[in-house]
Amino acid sequence: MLIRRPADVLPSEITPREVYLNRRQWMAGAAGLALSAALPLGLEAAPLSAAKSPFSTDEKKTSREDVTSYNNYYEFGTGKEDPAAHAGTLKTAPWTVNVDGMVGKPASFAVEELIKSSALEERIYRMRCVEGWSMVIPWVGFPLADLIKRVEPLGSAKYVAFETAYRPEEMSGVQSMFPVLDWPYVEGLRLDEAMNPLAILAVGLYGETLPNQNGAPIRLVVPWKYGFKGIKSITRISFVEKQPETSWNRQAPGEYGFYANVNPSVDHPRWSQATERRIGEGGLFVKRRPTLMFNGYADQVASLYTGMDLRKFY
Ligand SMILES: Nc1nc2c(c(=O)[nH]1)N[C@H]1C(S)=C(S)[C@@H](COP(=O)(O)O)O[C@H]1N2
Ligand SMILES: [Mo]
Repeated sequence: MLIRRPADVLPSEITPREVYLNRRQWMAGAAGLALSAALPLGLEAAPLSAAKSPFSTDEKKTSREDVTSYNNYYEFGTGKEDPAAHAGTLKTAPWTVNVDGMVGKPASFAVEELIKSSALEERIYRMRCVEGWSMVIPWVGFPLADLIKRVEPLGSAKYVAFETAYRPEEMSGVQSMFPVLDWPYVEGLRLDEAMNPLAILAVGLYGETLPNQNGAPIRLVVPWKYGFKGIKSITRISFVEKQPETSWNRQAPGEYGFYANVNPSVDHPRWSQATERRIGEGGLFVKRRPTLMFNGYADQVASLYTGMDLRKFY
């Protein structure tokens, strides 16, 4: 995510990935044991069995290495390599997700219970970051709609609000005197978007529980929207009547809207959204790919927005 102050433009954004990776390897070599000893380990990954989903794309998957080492998770720093280096300090078990607000059956779910009681699926989704890069990720998760049905939303509930854990002792990136974002990280969906079968709560990737840098133990995945909607390490889900605030919209309302639907014809004020760079496609002369309307999921989601001016509701 790019933010306004020029001092915050990250080297990883302006350096070709290969160059930046080599530099990282060089630094790791130079720091030698000191660095590897400092790398936190997090919880051990556990295998998850999941049925194959017909919603999956058959595009080439981004390597596990890339999916787990090139991340945005600002609670652990603003660099792409920060989450992999620092998110191990987040204690992800036990973990409770509190569901409240306008529901008939408010509940607290232990993530281990949710995993056991859900029909897990592998969903291979195209993911597109607002910064202009994309990946293809084999998530393991279950439809958000399944959880929503369990708590029985009231007729007055129109939106779903999500909140990430806020734990300064476990999150190196929230300790700054000049916070990048207002913590905790918050996101939201319209209830009908949340009920769409493509929206999932992910608990794993590549057949194992989520690494911390990808949002362990449970995070949102909405593949037709820019990546920042995919809030990580969720502790609270609330059903509300009014459109909830979202972290990036609060930070820069002219740049990041509530809807955040992937749209090649609505540019970000500071760059075009017409094309994207697929992570892992190396070389300096690799062509950028055209970005697809709703990230290629128009057939399933376009009807959610009929009659809306998508330039206004970006
Ligand atoms: N809590 C929290 N969730 C977050 C973010 C964040 O900084 N904090 N970054 C978002 C952004 S900008 C992107 S692109 C995706 C990246 O998810 P990934 O690292 O699993 O690919 O996470 C999203 N979820
Ligand atoms: Mo992003």
